[in-house]
Amino acid sequence: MEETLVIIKPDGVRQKAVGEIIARFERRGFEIKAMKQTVLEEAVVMEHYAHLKEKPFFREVVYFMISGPVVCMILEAEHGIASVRQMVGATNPQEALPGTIRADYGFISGSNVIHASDCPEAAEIEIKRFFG
Ligand code: YYY
Ligand code: MG
Repeated sequence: MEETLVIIKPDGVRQKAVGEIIARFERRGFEIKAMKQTVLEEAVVMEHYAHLKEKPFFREVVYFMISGPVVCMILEAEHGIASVRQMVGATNPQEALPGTIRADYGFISGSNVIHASDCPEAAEIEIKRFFG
């Protein structure tokens, strides 16, 4: 069993997609180990996206992530990390395959509805970062 960290971003909460997104994970067989709605601290988001800090869009991404409430979850399943990333789809919603969450709920690059850990090392760090 593998745990992964998912964040439904402010645009996902604003478009009232939270219930539908959670339903997709439940239908796929994931167990919700923890879940909370919160407004993220700027410092936490800067740490979370530290790999992008030299990018021209860094400030915009950080500002977007603190622009409203998010829903953080720990999901568990066999091969959970890769399965969630597959359901999430490509980073740019315009390149994400139809049927993936980012394609079905987003269209604007940068505000792509959902975050998911991309490897076991990231999942461990991110679960600690958002759930202590
Ligand atoms: O893991 P993932 O979210 O798919 O992509 P990352 O490369 O980690 O980027 C994090 C976050 O930054 C992405 O979800 C949107 C934003 N972003 C962007 O606005 N423009 C890019 N070219 C790359 C990433
Ligand atoms: Mg990433």
